[in-house]
Amino acid sequence: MNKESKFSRRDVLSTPVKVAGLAGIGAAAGLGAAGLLAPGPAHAKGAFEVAPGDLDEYYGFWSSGQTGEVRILGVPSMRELMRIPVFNRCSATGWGQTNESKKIMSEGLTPNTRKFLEKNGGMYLNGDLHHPHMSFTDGTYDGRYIFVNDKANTRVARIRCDIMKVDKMIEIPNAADIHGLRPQKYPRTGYVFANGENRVPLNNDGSVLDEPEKYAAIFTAIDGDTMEIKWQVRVDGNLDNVDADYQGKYAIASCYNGEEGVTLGEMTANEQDWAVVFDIKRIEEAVAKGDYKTYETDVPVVDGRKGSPYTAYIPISNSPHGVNSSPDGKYVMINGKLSPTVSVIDVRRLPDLFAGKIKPRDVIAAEPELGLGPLHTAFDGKGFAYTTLFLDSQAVKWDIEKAVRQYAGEKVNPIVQKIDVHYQPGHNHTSMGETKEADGKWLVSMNKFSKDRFINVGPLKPENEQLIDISSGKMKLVHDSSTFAEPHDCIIVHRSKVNPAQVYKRDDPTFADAVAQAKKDGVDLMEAADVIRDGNKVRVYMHSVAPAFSLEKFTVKEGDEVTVIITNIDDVEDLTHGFTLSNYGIAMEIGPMATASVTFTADRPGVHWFYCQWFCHALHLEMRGRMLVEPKA
Ligand code: CUK
Ligand code: CUA
Repeated sequence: MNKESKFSRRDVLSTPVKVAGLAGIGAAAGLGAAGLLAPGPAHAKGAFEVAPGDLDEYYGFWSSGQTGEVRILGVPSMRELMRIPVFNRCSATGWGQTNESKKIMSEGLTPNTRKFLEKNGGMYLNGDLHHPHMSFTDGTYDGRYIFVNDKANTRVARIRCDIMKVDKMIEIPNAADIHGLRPQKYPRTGYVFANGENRVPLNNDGSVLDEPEKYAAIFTAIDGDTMEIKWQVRVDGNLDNVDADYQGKYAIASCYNGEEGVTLGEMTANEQDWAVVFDIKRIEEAVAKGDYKTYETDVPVVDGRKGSPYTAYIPISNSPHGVNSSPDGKYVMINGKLSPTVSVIDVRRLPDLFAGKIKPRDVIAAEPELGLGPLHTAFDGKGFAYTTLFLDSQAVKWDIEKAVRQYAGEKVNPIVQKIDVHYQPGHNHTSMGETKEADGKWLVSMNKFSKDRFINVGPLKPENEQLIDISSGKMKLVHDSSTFAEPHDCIIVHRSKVNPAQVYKRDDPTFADAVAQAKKDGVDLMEAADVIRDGNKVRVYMHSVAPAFSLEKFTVKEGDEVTVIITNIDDVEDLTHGFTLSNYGIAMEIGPMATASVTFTADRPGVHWFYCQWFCHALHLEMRGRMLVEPKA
């Protein structure tokens, strides 16, 4: 682990008498007078500060809800470092427009969706990305991939951590609205578990409509290495969140709407819902022996409804929400939402439950009453848990073993501390907190409302992510950070786990199709300056070296299907070029040593300049050329 100078600086700052020193450092950090006059404890100032030129200790991978992208933040500075387009369309990079991204975004769609999209724009361009989680090996992050869900269009995508781009996107058949998503922690990922939240008819083709009793919720296991769907399980109720254990045996999901209603009143009528436990080995055996059905595709669907040997249902108070495994591997927390409690499942008792030796509620080891609206819980690896209280607008720190002792009848109070957050927190997350290496340094509270915390920007307000220092044993709120819709969830990964590339490798699979096409056309991409005509298809090959494209102009005919293929041969870190074709609505990024391509119909005759939109050189503005489109005779 890196010992950074900022930690000793924080120790200095936490000494309250150092007022003069504080003023000096505040000014150096650009806080200025306003920062120093702001209300709040003086010792908090600077705790999160990363000086200009200093690097953060952690990568934060942030979801963005209905924006559909992933954002990389530095923690603890909370600086936004990068955006990774996923389920959205990106104007800067051409995600959703380049041939490379369109292939990724379309090849994993089901046949039904493909057919639907034929008349509806060809591709989904929105998404609702809630849950980013890194691949694991042996209970901790391994830096290979980040998996994300799309609730809006029932998809799961994978980001490669070497280039920080999406390389796979799949639609989940039979299910509706993928919500909870977690990778297997042990022995490795392995499976990625994905919850279909809403219940729909199996074979949702219109043959069943307003007969909710015939709907089903579907749990899915995806192979994280291949992104193939291995199996699904049909369950009772709605599936919400999920986590995997540290033993590699079970996945546990929260279920609400045990009533299987379709209106709010129906969905919250009963006092009890449940958590459903999936026995991975038994399900694999069921698939192997053919105990399944198929519906929309050939993916095997195992029946895991109540009474099934493949699942266990544990009654939990009305509408549980977040599911979080404790880093010691002993417990899984089911957060109460409508109940003020968190139900602590002792994972070690699950084999006895599946063996029929104990009753479902016997696996509960604790059920502390924490406050109103517990949604998600994070861990510090020191035996404490941190739970968001949505209705109370608070974070509560509690002692897990004390909660267990209290449940066993001892008179102890597991609650250690509560602090206000601003306002209405949903998710929270601690540094390395969902791994066995939870290190107890930072807690982020992701608050759905900012209200008065920032200057007013109109009726649509940013949301507020607050950084809380938990290293001293007390929660200290140290930073407010505004974000655009919606900082739904995040993970905080030590930088030693992630090692991205500086430039692309020429054999990167991202642009393998372009490389293969060039080979067929007899073009060397590293030296390309070729226009290849193939009927009414034209392939324009260029390479780029700052500050020039290899073609100053190219000519096509009105109506041609034109593919522009550009290779950036600048083998230099931080030297990205772009290709923007004016009045054709085209723009794309070409990373160092990458090839990118875009296809369009040249249905607009005339002179069209193309230019590089990534500032790359003193003569960047001159990095341009012309596309001449000859009108039809
Ligand atoms: S769910 Cu929304 S606050 Cu989508 Cu992660 Cu809990
Ligand atoms: Cu190349 Cu700007």
